[in-house]
Amino acid sequence: MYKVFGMSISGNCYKVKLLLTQLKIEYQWQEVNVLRGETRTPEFLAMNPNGKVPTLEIGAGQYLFESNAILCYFADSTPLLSTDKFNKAQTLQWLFFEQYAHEPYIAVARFINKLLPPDSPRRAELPRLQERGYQALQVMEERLSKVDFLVNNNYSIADIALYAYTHVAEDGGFDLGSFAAIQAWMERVRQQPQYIPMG
Ligand SMILES: N[C@@H](CCC(=O)N[C@@H](CS)C(=O)NCC(=O)O)C(=O)O
Repeated sequence: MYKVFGMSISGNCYKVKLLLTQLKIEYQWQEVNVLRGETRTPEFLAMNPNGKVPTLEIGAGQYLFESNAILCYFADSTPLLSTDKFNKAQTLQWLFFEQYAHEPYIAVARFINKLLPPDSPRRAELPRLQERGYQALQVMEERLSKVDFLVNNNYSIADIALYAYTHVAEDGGFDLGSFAAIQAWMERVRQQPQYIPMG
C-alpha cells in the first residue's frame, strides 16, 4: 500500500491527502514533525535527499518527492489530469506557477506568521512575502474571473495545488476580502465530491 510521509498542517501535504481521498486510493499516513527535524534524519534523507514532506513511498525502495510531482503520478489516466496536449501543459503551467510564484510567498508567510514565535527576526520578511503573494493572488483572480476552474474549465490537480495554500492565505496575513473570483472558486472546490478539509 502507498505510504505518505506528511505533516497534517502542511498545504503541500494536504494536496496529496485531498487527491488520494478524491480518487479513493487507499494509503497509510505517517505523520512527520518537521519542526523537530524529523525530515533531516539519515533514514528520512535516504527516502528523500531533499529532506521534505510530502514524500511518497510507492513500494520497497521506490520513493517520490515534490508535492506536484506526486499529484501528477496519481492523477495520470484520471479526469484530474487531461491527456490533451495543451490542457496537460496548461496544468503543468499552473503547477509550476504554484511552486515558483505562489507557495514561496504565501506558504512561507503563513509559516512565519503562524508557527514562529512573535519575536522571530524572520517577521521582517513578511512585507516582501505579502507583496509577492498578492501578485500571485491577482494572477489567479484574473484567471478565475473568466473561468470556473483553472484548466479547460474542469476541476483538476491545478485547482488542488493552488487551493492548498490559497484557502489558508489568511494565516499568512493575506486578506482575501477583495478577491471575489478566488472566493467563489474556493467554494466550488469545497463542493467537489469527496472533498476533505485540511488537517
Ligand atoms: N516543493 C516542495 C516543498 C515541500 C516543503 O517545503 N515541505 C516542508 C513542509 S511544508 C518541509 O518538509 N520542510 C522541512 C524542511 O525543510 O526541513 C513540495 O512541493 O513538496
